[in-house]
Amino acid sequence: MSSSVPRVPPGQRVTEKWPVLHYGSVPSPDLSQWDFRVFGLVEEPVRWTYEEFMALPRVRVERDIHCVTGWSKLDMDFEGVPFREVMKHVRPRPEGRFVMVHAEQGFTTNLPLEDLLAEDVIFAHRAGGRDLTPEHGWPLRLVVPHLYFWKSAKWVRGLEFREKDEPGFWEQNGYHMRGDPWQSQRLSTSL
Ligand SMILES: Nc1nc2c(c(=O)[nH]1)N[C@H]1C(S)=C(S)[C@@H](COP(=O)(O)O)O[C@H]1N2
Ligand SMILES: [Mo]
Repeated sequence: MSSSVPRVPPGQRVTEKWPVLHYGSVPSPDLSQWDFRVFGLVEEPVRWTYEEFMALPRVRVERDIHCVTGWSKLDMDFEGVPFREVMKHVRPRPEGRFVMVHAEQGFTTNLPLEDLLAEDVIFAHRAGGRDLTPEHGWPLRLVVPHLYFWKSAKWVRGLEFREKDEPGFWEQNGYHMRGDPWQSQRLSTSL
């Protein structure tokens, strides 16, 4: 009688702890120099200081997250500025349908604008009721709950609107261009 919709995508195991995963070292940005920039195929580039960005309206979202290496963590509680809130200040050109997310130390990840416009996509500064730790992305990380967690760039600094979907850091290293965990989009099919 119960419709058994699985809670966890194929091939994933639930973990209680929150693993730390990234390439390279943990940056420690100086907040007085920090900015968040939107550029590329937009009518006007936008730039926020840390204070300005944090003055944007914030929400709390509770979601499960899924790392491509096989762990899922349920009921994560993130707090931050919705992507849609940022978009109230951005006018993308009609051809700017893809976004390259830029983070500290040159890290990038690519997403269709449509995926970022999901209601629960946020730029998080808190998780579990506390400020993010530096290793989990403080001062600001992207959270895209419906895609594998590599799309959720830590130490995020900006968005570049583009006409074409070009691979970011992990995508250049063989990861899938979209990364839907429910479709097991782990690796790029061309490999
Ligand atoms: N800047 C940056 N963000 C990143 C990564 C990275 O290498 N650099 N790795 C991604 C990957 S593969 C995962 S699984 C998550 C892990 O986030 P966590 O360490 O908070 O669990 O961060 C993502 N964001
Ligand atoms: Mo990952």
